[in-house]
Amino acid sequence: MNRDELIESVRSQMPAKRWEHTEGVMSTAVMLAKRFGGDPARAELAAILHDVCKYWPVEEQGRVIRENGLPQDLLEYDKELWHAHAGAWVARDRYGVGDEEVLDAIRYHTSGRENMTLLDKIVCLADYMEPGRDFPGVHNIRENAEHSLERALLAGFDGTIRFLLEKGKRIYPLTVMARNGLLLELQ
Ligand code: DGI
Ligand code: FE
Ligand code: FE
Ligand code: FE
Repeated sequence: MNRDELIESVRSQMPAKRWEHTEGVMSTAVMLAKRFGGDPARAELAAILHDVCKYWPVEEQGRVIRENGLPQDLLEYDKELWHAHAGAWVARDRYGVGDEEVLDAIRYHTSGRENMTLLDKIVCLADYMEPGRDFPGVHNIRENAEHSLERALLAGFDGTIRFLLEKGKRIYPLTVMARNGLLLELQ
């Protein structure tokens, strides 16, 4: 499957608005890769696929997690986390992506993780700050991203954690570990 066919296949699985978001993540990930010394082609591939199953029925996402030995603890946390792990599985199984770093960037784009790779950070940050995003704090994230990938991503996770606290929701441990890891890196 070439790039255009992949794009068409992913696009067909989501509403137009979500595809616009994906295009924003693609261009932002490429820009960040160039700015911070990452690989633009791999950043773009991860971006194309990062939300591939976001609009699948949530039971389907749960089934992929249950039936393929993905982390079962995800099922006890917010369903918003599921599409990232399920998406990495789909990227490999249905689209034949074999690049483990690209698969990891898809897998951890929502939660983050401890010791995030450069590609993990680029995709996760692009997801936070693509041009279509408009939430309190996004301006601050974009400003930080002018000079520091880690500072910008930290601002992103801080915002997500605040949001989860306000909503009284549980925080997936990898998100806490991602934030702690970034703080250590910034020391
Ligand atoms: O898929 P997107 O909407 O583009 O963005 P995303 O994959 O980063 O999903 C973000 C949502 O996930 C956001 O509304 C917060 C929610 N969420 C629920 N529990 C957690 C969580 N996000 C993180 N990082 N950690 C959680 O424990
Ligand atoms: Fe997502
Ligand atoms: Fe995100
Ligand atoms: Fe996204």
